[in-house]
Amino acid sequence: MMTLTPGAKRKTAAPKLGAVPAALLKRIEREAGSDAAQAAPAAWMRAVAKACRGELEERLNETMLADRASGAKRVHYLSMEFLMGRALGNALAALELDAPFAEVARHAGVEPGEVLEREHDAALGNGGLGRLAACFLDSLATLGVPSFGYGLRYRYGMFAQRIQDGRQVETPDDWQSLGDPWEVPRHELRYEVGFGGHVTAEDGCGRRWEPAQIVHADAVDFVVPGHDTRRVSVLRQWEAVAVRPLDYAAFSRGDHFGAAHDKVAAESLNWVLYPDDSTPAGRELRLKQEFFLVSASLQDILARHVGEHGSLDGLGDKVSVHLNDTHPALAVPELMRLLLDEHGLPWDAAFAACLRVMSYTNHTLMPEALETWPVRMFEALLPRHLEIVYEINRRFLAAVRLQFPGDEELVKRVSLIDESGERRVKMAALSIVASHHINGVSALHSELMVQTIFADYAQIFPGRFCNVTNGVTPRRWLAQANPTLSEVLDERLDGNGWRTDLDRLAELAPMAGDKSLQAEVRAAKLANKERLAALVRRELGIAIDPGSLFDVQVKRIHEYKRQLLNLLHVIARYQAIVANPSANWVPRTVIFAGKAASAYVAAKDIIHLIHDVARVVNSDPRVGDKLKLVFLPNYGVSLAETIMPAANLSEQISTAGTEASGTGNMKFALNGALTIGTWDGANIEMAEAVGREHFFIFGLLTEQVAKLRELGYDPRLYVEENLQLKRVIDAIARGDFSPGEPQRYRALVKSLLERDTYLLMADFAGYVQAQGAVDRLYTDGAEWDRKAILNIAGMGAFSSDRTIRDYARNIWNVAT
Ligand code: HBZ
Repeated sequence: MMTLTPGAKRKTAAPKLGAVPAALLKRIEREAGSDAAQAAPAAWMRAVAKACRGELEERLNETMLADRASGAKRVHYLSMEFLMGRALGNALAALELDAPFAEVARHAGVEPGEVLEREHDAALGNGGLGRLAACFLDSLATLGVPSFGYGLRYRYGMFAQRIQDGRQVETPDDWQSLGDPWEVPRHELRYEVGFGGHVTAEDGCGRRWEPAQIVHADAVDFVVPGHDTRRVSVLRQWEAVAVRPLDYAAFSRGDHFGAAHDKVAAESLNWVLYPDDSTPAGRELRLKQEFFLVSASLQDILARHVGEHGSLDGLGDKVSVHLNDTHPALAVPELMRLLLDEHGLPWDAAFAACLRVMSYTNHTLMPEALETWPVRMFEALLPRHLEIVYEINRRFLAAVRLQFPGDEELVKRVSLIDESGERRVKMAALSIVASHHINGVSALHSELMVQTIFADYAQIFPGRFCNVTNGVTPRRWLAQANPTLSEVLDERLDGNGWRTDLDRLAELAPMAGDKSLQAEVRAAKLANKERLAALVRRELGIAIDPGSLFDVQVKRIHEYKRQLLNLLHVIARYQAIVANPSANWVPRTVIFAGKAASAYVAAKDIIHLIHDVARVVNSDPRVGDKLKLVFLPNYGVSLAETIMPAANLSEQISTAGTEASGTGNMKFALNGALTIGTWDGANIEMAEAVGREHFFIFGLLTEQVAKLRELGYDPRLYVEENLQLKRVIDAIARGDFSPGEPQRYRALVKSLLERDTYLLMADFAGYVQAQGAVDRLYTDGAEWDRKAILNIAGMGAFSSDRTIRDYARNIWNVAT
């Protein structure tokens, strides 16, 4: 088999192909089964992916052998979501085959970008939490941490969003429709996962679970390349397979549907990624999915440990299991069950091992978003696990009573079982009690976590709580997404070392006033804006001006993220332009993208209103180029890679105290956007790293939000006091944007005027004022560019490499 020699010198002179590109070309032709010039871009994509995959598998073998030989501790990152996006561009970059590939493609008359675009996004995640997991795998590989990601191989990923008459319509995301060139099936790895049934007592009073249903978990690997290293990480995803895929007797009777009963029951576990847990239907299936993930993963982890070390001894020294939020929290009772029932450990030894192995990250402060499961459902599906949860709880509460004698209210509050209504298992409590560390994802969030939702637990386990601020991989989010800016950085920072040492960006700060650097950064931004403008024209048929200020808010649509506040400003601006069209307006293009959970009516109304406002604004001849409003459908990783580099202004405007961290905020600033934001999540640390004077900060602080709510917040007061705001609300309420159905936004307006849970009315004036400062700065081009450079320079600490080093040192106790 021909092997490529990655790492050979880039930029071989065209038109004659050098050795590496020539080898690549042969390989592609063989995979594509035709002459390269004849092959379709999709065939190119698969062929190039396969060429890369061969090399990556080799690196995986090397890495596995080295880790086994060194006996190093491994990190296992358990997550229901991994939002990987496309893999080919990243693989080519990691293998240093990007330049040879571009050369080969152009040589054959094929546009390299077109080939890369043929790959379907692996969108096996909802938003920030899933994308964070993907960035972490990139950093784990690059830092050479012995590691596995563990997830589910969903047949359908995050739904595809289409817009019909201004409304979101969801369609299945059939991401494997053209096959998956990256999958490495592990036919030798199969585990049994049980559900339901009952528990029997064994001789010597051990307990044994007799499940009613057994499903096979088959492993499929995806190799995660490291950059600047031959080491890799691996994402192992489980596929559910029926033990008896076909009931032959039923089939022979002619009962064809009945014959496939087990097959459907098993495979349904893998059908879909839940678009969050807000839909009541399917909750049982979701619980089954969660157990399926953790059971297969832990069996795999224990089998590897026993295989390498001969016994379970030293598990806590060699194995770290990290819970990405509580979705994999069943890992706690499942690990206990395996240790107690399958390996015969006594309770104390098992729990001590569990506590040394587990750690847990919380990603939200919203009490309503904390996961709980009805005891009845839990018991029906996982009877042995419920026993174990009860026993953990019994021992935990006994210890609490010793530590805080007489405080029965505390005992009630911290119990793993919520008894306030239908009895429910509290998954966050379970994760906390069995983890050695619990972390939040930004300084503010970690602080609020121990002051609010987990205050009682922090009192009981003060040493367990810590902070690890999120980060993003600079390889995908700068080097690959923004080659034009990257070229400028390579030039100014003495090569491409910043890709794996992002602190090097700080060297830009002293050059921020340099006119020629400013011009280069501005030119790179303009090129990216032109690319986005072309996409907008292609997708929506709307012409936007690349010279206008690109004001961007892209993320999941959620009330607390306040896309609506942004839209209220757009309406206010529209009204002001119409009232005074000849004033000196700074031309703006406001860009939204994001998906709403399918059952989230208020979020869907916001999408609808954005479209209604856009129709009116974009077609008003008095407005022209002064203001354009666009909503790009089907937001995902790949779309983000085009949008982020093109933004001038990044909207990070959640109500203070609601956004755990944010990671989009980091991607924008890294690409030279300025931020308009609240004092929330990681915005705070970013503003401090960059210099507050280079941020547009507005709005109430967390304490002020709490105070206002406590005193009795009345949104109407703000509306009555602010004529500009009143006009905006009146226009929506009157049906100015929905003339055919003036009542369309009645519920939305009513909720704003009567509740306004996220304090849009209170923050409106400050927001509009900050937007005025944005306009003024944009008219002073050089000063804007200087601040953009300072923002990039301040982003060193927001690399996921730093984040993973923090986890490695402070939580996992592994070397990097
Ligand atoms: O996690 C997000 C936070 O909102 C964001 O602030 C943070 O930066 C990011 C990474 O730490 N949380 C999520 O993305 N959460 C989910 O996607 C989610 C998925 C399934 C659920 C609940 C939440 O059942």
